Amino acid sequence: MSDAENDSQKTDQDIDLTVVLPAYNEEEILGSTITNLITGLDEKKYQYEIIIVENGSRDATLRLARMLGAQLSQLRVFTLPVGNYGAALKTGFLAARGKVVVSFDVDYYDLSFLEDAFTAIGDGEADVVVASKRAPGADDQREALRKLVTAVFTTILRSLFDMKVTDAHGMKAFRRETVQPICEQCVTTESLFDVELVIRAGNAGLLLTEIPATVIEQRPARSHILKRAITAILGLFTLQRALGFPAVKKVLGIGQKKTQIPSKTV
Ligand SMILES: Nc1nc2c(ncn2[C@@H]2O[C@H](COP(=O)(O)OP(=O)(O)OP(=O)(O)O)[C@@H](O)[C@H]2O)c(=O)[nH]1
Ligand SMILES: [Mg+2]
Repeated sequence: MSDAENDSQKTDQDIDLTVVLPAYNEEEILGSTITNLITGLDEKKYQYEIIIVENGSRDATLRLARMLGAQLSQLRVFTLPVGNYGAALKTGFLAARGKVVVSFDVDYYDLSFLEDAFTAIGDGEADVVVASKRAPGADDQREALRKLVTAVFTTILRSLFDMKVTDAHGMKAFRRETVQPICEQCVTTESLFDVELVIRAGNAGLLLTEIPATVIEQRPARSHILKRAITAILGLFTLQRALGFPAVKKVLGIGQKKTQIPSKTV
């Protein structure tokens, strides 16, 4: 169960953008991230809301989020009992009211990505826009081993799951009305959730686009790279089951319905 606090009076019609921020143990940078986002979004004159979805934090993240929510009418705060990145994203995506929904990390966000994605979706060029760390022109400043894990994981996703873009984990934006129903179908959690969402969106024939990402995280990585790599590999089996064993079908050459949607770079 989630509880939405500080539900503002705005209706769906009033809001053109929802920013979803999952937050876990982020007391150190949550305040500055919210300030930076609000400053940038106000400058661009969006009608927006920001949704923070906290769960499982052992620090003052929830208290801080609630305090900010009490002061800022454009901020809505949700909390779930157990820490889970994917569950938090799903909660935020389903609660979103903006025509365009964008997900950022507390330590990784980019307002120029938002602007480009918002325009692409508004112009009908895309339903889903991902910020790709692997697209030509991307600037990924993470350490080499993390980049290698991303490279291996996304190569597998593209070859065995027909993922239509070169990266799925990280910043992304989508058209709410077409993607929320797909969001409801997703069954995986943790870091697989957004990968499943992007693959399902491609399978459903939605228009996927990618924008080369600039990755500069606001703090050092918190997860151990080996644990991350093992989780990613094990996740492939979970994802297979969730999506009806696409790789097995591919290898056996059965049930292939191929809707080739070229991803493109805007
Ligand atoms: N609600 C919620 N948010 C989470 C959870 N885990 C991570 N997050 C948030 O998701 C975003 C990304 O988390 P990070 O810990 O930076 O993960 P990452 O960038 O993929 O991995 P690192 O390379 O280790 O930094 C941040 O906004 C986190 O606060 C969780 O269990 N619940
Ligand atoms: Mg991070």
